[in-house]
Amino acid sequence: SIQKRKFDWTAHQVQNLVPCRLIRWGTRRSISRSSGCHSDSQNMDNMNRVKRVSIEGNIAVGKSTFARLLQSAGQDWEVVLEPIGKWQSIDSGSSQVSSNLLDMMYRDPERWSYTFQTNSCMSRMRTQLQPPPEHLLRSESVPVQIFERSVYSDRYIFALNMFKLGCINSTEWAVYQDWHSFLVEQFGHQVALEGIVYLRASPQICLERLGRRGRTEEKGVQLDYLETLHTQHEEWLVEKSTQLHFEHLTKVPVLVLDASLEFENDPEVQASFITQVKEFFSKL
Ligand code: DCM
Ligand code: MG
Repeated sequence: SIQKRKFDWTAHQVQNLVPCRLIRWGTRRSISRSSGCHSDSQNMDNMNRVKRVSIEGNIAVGKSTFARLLQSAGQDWEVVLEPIGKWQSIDSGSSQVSSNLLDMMYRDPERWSYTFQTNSCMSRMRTQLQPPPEHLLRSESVPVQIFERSVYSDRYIFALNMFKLGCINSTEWAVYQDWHSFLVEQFGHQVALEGIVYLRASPQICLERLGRRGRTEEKGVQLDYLETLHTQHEEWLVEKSTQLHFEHLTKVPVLVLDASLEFENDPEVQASFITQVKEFFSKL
């Protein structure tokens, strides 16, 4: 299991492992997300109408439940879930056995965190690059693509946390940040977000939900690990003290929802969440 470890880094060291340059681009996507329609200006206009939002929050806080709730709200919203199945079953090629990288990472974080974070971010990059479905492009109201987490939480929550805990060493961290900045910069508008919904609950509540969910790989996860992740969320999305490397990200509006409420089985809380989300989306 992952134990909170003493670490001897300073903010200065963290920030200076890679040249810290803010990557800039316009706030609206101006290029087509799928090849073949560059000349189709109507299609591009439609693409640019689609808002892209991520749902962020600690492990087991209820992101998938919340995502399903949004999907069933019947709006012109498309929910894209985290590709966790892929992390649990990596095709190992010739040996014809798949390996569970999520499990390997939790069993031996110092050995596998870098590999896990590389794989999870790459697979997420692919899902975040998916063009929105046709029906969203034709919708009358404001269409929204909603992602469960993002390439930004991969870096500024999980990978950074693993680096702080000493499970990713400074060489791995430099390499990670280098390719992450490069890819996000290359894909530019295609992976940019217009909004973030932060499901916020105490680490204690997340631990209870994690126990109830009972995902085998996460058996060893303890409160102190969830506390470090909670701190990362707070620093990035509430206190805004995390140093970011993408200019647009510093300006993305954040809706904070009180996920300590047991919303899974409470229609009143669900209705209130949907109202707040609609209001938030309408202003993006
Ligand atoms: N996870 C991780 N690093 C990432 C993304 C996810 O370690 N960059 C882990 C945390 C959880 C699982 O994957 O164990 C996702 O579960 P949940 O969606 O409940 O947060
Ligand atoms: Mg989930």
